[in-house]
Order: sequence, then C-alpha cells, then structure tokens
Amino acid sequence: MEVKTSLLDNMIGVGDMVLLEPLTEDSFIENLRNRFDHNEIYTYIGSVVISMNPYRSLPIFTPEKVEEYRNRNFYELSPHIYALADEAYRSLRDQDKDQCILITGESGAGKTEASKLVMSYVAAVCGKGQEVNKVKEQLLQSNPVLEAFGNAKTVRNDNSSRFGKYMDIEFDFKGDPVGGVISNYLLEKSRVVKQPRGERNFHIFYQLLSGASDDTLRKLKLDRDFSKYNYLSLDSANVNGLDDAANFRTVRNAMQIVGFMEDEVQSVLELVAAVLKLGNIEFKPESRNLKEMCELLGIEQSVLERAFSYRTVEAKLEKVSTTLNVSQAYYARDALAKNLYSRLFSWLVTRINESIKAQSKTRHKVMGVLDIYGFEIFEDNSFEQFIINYCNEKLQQIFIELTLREEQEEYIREDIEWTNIEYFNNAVICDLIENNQNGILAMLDEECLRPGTVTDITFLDKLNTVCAEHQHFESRLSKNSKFLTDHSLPHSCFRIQHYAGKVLYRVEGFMDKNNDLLYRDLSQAMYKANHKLIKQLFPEGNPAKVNLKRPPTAGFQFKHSVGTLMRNLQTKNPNYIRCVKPNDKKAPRIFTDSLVRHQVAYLGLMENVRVRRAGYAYRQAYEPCLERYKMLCKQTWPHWKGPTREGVEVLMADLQVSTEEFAYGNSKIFIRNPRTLFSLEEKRRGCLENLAALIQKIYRGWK
Ligand code: AD9
Ligand code: MG
Repeated sequence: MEVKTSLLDNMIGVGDMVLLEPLTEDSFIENLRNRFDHNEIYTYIGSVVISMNPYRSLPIFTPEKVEEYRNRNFYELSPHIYALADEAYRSLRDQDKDQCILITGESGAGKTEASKLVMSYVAAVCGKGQEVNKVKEQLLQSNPVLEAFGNAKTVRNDNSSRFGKYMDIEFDFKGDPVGGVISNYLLEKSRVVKQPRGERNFHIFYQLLSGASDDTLRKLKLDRDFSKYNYLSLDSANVNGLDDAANFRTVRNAMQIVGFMEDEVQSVLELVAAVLKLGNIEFKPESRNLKEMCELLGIEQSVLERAFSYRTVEAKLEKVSTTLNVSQAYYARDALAKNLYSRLFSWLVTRINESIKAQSKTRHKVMGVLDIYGFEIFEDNSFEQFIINYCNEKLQQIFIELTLREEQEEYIREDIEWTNIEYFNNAVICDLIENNQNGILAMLDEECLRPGTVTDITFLDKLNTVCAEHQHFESRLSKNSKFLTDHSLPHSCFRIQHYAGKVLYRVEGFMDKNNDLLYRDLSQAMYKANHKLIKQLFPEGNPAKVNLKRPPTAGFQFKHSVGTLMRNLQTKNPNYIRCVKPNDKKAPRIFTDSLVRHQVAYLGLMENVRVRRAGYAYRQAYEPCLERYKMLCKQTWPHWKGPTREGVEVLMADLQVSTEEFAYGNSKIFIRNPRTLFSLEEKRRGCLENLAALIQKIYRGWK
C-alpha cells in the first residue's frame, strides 16, 4: 500500500494494519485495543476501514471534521470513515468511476450507523441548491421510515436491521445527487407473529401505540396498551433509551418529507393496525377482533371467516375445498399477518423509490451503499440464518475477488511482475449452497415441489444422501467438502463449514419458510377488500388472474436477487467498511478480547492484511517518497534537480537497500517488506533528531 506519511507520525498504535510488525493475531488485536482505548475507533487495512463500535457519541462526526477530511487524500489524516467516503465520492465525481460501499460485520457492530455516516458525509460535501437539497433530504429521510418498519430490538442490538438493504445514490456529471434506488432483501417476517425472548416486534407497532394521537388510535380501533396485543412481546416492550413516541413523530415527519400523501400514511397505519388485530383473532364464535379488522380494511366479515375455515386447492379444472381445523386456522392467520406485513414493507420501499427516482434519464454516476445483516451463528440456526450466511459467503467471495483484482490491476498498470497470491477461496462453499443441480437450495426447492409426503426430515435425508454420494465419488465436494456429516450431529441438523466458522442448522421449518405459501382463499379475501392499498398488495387474489403456477420459493428469490446484487457490485469500484463489535453488553469502553478475536477471524481480517502484504507490502509515488527521505542522501539533499524517479534510484542506491527489496513501477516505488520501510523511517528520525540538536546548539550559541 501507499506509504502513508501521516500514518507513521503521531499515531496511537499503528493506523494501518499493513504496517504492523510483527504481524500476528495477538498484535493485531492489541493494536485494535490500544486504539479503541484512546477513542481511535477507525483503523485501516490498506484502503479498508475497520470500524469499532464505540457505543457512545464521540465528537468526531462534527461539521468541522467533515471540513477537515474534505478533499484530502486518503492517507493524509488519521483513519476515519470520512476519509473513505471522501475518497469514494471524489473518485466518482472526478474520475467518473461508479462506487460501492460494502459494510459488513455482525449484528450490533455498527453497519447501519456507518452507512448513515457515509450518506451524511456525502450529502455534506456535494453540491447545494434548492433542488439538490430536496433530493438529499429525501434520500436521508428514507432511513427513519425503513428503520421503523424493518428494524427491531433484539438481544444483540436495540435497533437491529431485520432486512438487507442496498441503496444506489445517483449523481449528475457535476457530482450533485439527483436521486436513488433502494433494494431490500428478505425481511425477517417471522418476527411479526413471534419474537425470541427479550426481543421486540418491529419498532412501528410500539411507535404507533405510544405516539399516535387519541383520535388516530380511535379511528384505528387501537388501544394504547401494548399488553392487549398477542403479537407484541411484553417482557421488553419498553427499551431503555428508545423513545417510541418521539420516534413516531420522526417517522411521520420523514414520510412527509419523502413524499407520502396523507391518505397513504393513513392506509399504511391501517395495515399496521390490521396486523395487530389479526394477532388477536381467536377462532371462537363472535371474535370481536375479526369484526374490527374487517371494518378497518373494508372486508366482508363472512368472506374472511370463510377464508379462515377452508382451504381451496385448484387443480386444472377442479376446485377442492378442505376444512381447516383450529390449529390450521391459526397457522393461516399467522401466515396472513406475516405476508401482509412483509408486502407492506416491500410496498414502502417501492413507494420511496417512486419519490426518490431521478427525474432525468441521462446516465448517472452511482454510489451504492450496502448494509446487510452480518454473519450469524446462534445456538439454533434456521432457514433465516442459512440465507443470511449464504449472502455473507457471497460477499466474502466478491471481496477476495475484487481485492485481488485491484492488486493485480495496479501491478499491470505499474509494469511490475505479478506473483500469485495464495488465499482461501470460499467458492466451494457458495457452490455447495447455490449449485443449480445439487446445491442445497436446489435440493430444498426440489423437495418442496415433490409430490407425496415431504417433510423437513425427508429434505435432510436427501441432503445427506446426495452429499454423501459426492463424497463417495470423490467429486468436487469431497476432499474439501464443506458439508460436514458425522454421527455426533443432533437429530434433524446439518452442518456447514462456512468461511467464518462451522454452523449447525436445524431443518425444522426449512420447507415451510422456503415455500412461503399463502392459501389462495386468503389472498382472494384480501383482494376483495375495499381498501386500495391492501388490494394492491395481494394481486394474485384477483380471480380474473387465476395462475396455477407456483410462485417462486423464498430461497430461489433470494438466490436470484443476491446474484443480481453481486453482478451489480462487480461493475463498481468497491470500498470496504468492516465493523467490529467490542463487547456484547452494548456498553462503551469495554473491549472483550475473545469477542473481537472471533470477529477478526471470521471477517478474515488477517487474510486481508496478508493479501495486501503479499508481493509488495507498500508502494508510494516517487515524489512524496523523495520528499520524505531525501535528507538521507547527500546527492538528493536539499534539492534534487533531475526527474524524481532518478532521485529515488540514487537515494536507494546510496542507502544500500538490497535490490530484492523493492521494484520501480511506472509512477511508484514498491517496497516488499515493512521492515525496509521502518529502517528508512528510523534513519529519517535519527536525521531529524540530529538536526534538532544542531538547531538547538546554534540557538544556544546565539543566546
Ligand atoms: V444489525 O446487523 O442491523 O443488528 P448493525 O447495523 O451492525 O447491527 P447498528 O449500526 O445498528 O449495528 O449499531 C448498533 C448500535 O451501536 C447503534 O444503535 C448505536 O447505539 C451504536 N453505534 C454504532 N455505531 C456508532 C457510532 N459510530 N457512534 C456511536 C454507535 N454509537
Ligand atoms: Mg443494521
């Protein structure tokens, strides 16, 4: 990497891990800790930013800081997320290179906050003016809206994103923002009907009940008391430091700025209320909640009652109705609540996109910001974790590919011989999951579609057989198989060796979640509602559009959208923020060694440093190099008159640095080993000290 002069001066610990010597996991973590203890939450690995969550507000995000970092070179100042944002923005504006900001890390590590810091930095440094300011405001205000509906309190994070988000911000040729497009990935909709212990439902439910006026609540037929609603967990309804009522006002205000009409907001709140009411429906005669919900959505009560009582299967020309028993009716009710809410969420994204869409059709420069759920290893891992971890696996793959590509391109540009770098390639894990023939997702789909008695366990059997067969034939999955089978596995589980560690998945619910079916009777009932928004959310309920084709499975859809995302990212210049969580108490100033060590391992940060240090660890343009070290050689001090490259050549020869240790590129010198750099630095320091002593002597002489 570039020799970062400022990173060598006045630094707490080492500002760039590439300069860490000796490089071990211990020294890596010690460096993070040392910096964290001094409120230095950012550290580089070359151009990658490691961000430690401080869990308190630090005075480093002020307008003055923005000014400080504005238009400065990446390595000029101490590490900061603003330096990355500035570099990305300038490269987009001045060199016309589309950018993407990839933010990874586990739950609570600070991804969402980081994405907002990047967005607000860019908003602060780009053009001003009435139109531009309006666009900026709308882009920024889309955050509180999506967070209200897509985030929830979990044991790991009081504001945990339960959906993946990718946002393209579009700029015109001057670098002014003109609009944006948001893509959302798989909302964790199971949360709508049930939350793990100590966790809450999505924020909006609590916000609405706490913050809406009495009049609004009356119209929505809602009660302020959380405890009245089955879908709201009680043990953690009030979260310290979360002001639901105030946040409700923020969300309403944000919706208005983004461009929601008052009647749209009303419709959205009606659906939120409907979900709460659904949760209270009991399958007993005269359930008041069913009636209220029907009134709210303009559905005839008998229609909904019927939809909760029968399931109609249409096959070719025949229609067969079966009666639902009580537990099936509850299942149908919850399925409807989950579907309603997640469709509402997707609708919100579409609606926001309509508002923030760029007006002109000319080509735009684009900066994409990806804030996706991090790798998850719980005790009990289900379909959701499987999907999330697959996505992280893909991101790791693209990270390695792009980092190597970037290195290689620089070597070619500079005419330096490229030597292959050994690294762990996780392609085999991605393939195990996504291979079209015998990948786990394909097998799951196959099982979901197979007629006959299919269960989660038949799916598991199939996995075990197919993967074992592969082992038998010593195929690609064999020697380095990432599908781990052994007899010690608990019943109904399979294990995968992810790049970040082994994860045990329990298959219960895989089929159901992948199928994600909503009984046709229910979508038809919803379509019959006299409510514009809800009708729009259930288009398949339109009897005129009887479609016997099954909707794509959740796994298939996710794989498809991840594929599109990866192709999109590959066309852009990547910038990485790797978020690390210092402790699991959500507390400031605590640095838990083992926790950080674990993240450093699974984020592959050591590997990252290794890749950056392989070949030539540092490089620097000839001019600043000569400037910094010219005092070490009589021929170059105080001025070198010839071309700078020759000056550097004279300097290196004079210092007798072994020729093995460096190479001359077209515009830069490449140094193989950090130690070479340090010895140059030491010589320079010695020289400066001698100089200082000399000056002092002269000064004393004068006195
Ligand atoms: V999750 O995967 O969505 O569950 P994130 O997004 O990684 O997670 P988030 O950004 O929500 O974590 O950060 C969690 C909390 O840490 C925030 O709500 C803040 O209270 C705290 N945090 C994170 N970053 C900062 C920061 N730069 N300064 C101060 C921070 N507090
Ligand atoms: Mg988040």
